[in-house]
Amino acid sequence: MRRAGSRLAPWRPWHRVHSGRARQDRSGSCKLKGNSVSYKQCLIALNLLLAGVACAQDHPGVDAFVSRATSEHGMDAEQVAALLAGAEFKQSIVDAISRPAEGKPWHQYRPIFITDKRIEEGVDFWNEHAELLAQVAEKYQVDPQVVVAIIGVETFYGRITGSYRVLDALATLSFHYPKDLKSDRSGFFSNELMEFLLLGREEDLPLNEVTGSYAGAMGMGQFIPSSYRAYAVDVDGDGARDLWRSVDDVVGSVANYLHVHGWEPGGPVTRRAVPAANADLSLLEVRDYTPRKSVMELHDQGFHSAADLMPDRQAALLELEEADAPSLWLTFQNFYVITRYNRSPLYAMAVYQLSEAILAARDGA
Ligand SMILES: [Ca+2]
Repeated sequence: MRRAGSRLAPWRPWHRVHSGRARQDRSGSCKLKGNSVSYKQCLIALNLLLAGVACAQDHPGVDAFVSRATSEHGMDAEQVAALLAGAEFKQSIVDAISRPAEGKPWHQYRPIFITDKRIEEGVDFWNEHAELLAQVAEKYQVDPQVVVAIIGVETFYGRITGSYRVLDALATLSFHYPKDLKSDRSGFFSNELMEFLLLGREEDLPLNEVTGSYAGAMGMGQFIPSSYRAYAVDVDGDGARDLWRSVDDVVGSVANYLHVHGWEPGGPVTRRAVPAANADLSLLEVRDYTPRKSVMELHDQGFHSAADLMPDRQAALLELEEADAPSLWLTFQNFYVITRYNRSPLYAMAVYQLSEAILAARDGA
């Protein structure tokens, strides 16, 4: 591997998934690399061509991207162009971004993440790394169960970190973002692609080998490149921020992420709300999880909650789609912080409920 002089073991999750990869030659057409090409691979390649699907190099946005990499970041134009020429369009990435789990109602989303197995493995992960989690929780002023739960939801405690090449994921979503979705996020992914190149330069990563999710999230905590650059920390002190192989770095980086975004140690995350007859249900349409109203103010607007909450604590409202009637919740600063990790309120609620289940299981053990 390219980490010359590194004391680290070879990069475990960076493996080539396919032996006969679709590649692009200098003429700009897609071809399959290698001498042995199966009938199935021929069919796939033919289908791609018939569908008019271009590799990254064919897209007019590529030249602009290379120019920006050169002018804004001093990168070598030929090297960037060569890297992008090796990026592969993946229909599976387009399909995955078109139907995220967050599109499901809560009562279908919750069972994906809140399972006995994920709770038990969370307790095991915590016990195995108890000293580390205690140190990191103290240093970054976070609650350890939430750090464990995020790693549990993201990658099942590091077991499933994604097998897409990050280069393919980010190039596909930068240059071939599906046009039939509600919003065009190609600009976001183009920015992440640039951040990926910058991260590679800073951390000496082999960019054409690094693997991650279909959206380019990497390692045990699934950090997108901009987050990796901004919030990852080197806890084990080897000089590298390694979110694939160093549990110390992963736990510290997730904790740092929460800390920087304003985690309140020991603070509430969310509580059930009970609507009174006069509840202003139009407030549920806001879908803004920044806490902007006090518990008392929301009480006066018809959303009653537990008596132990400070009346001046700032909160927001959340409605979740259950199998029967919807459930209502007050959400607080810590809930908002989890939504900085992933904007979906379903994600934040799943992390919170998993964290509580892990905490209860560990305390009961
Ligand atoms: Ca490290």
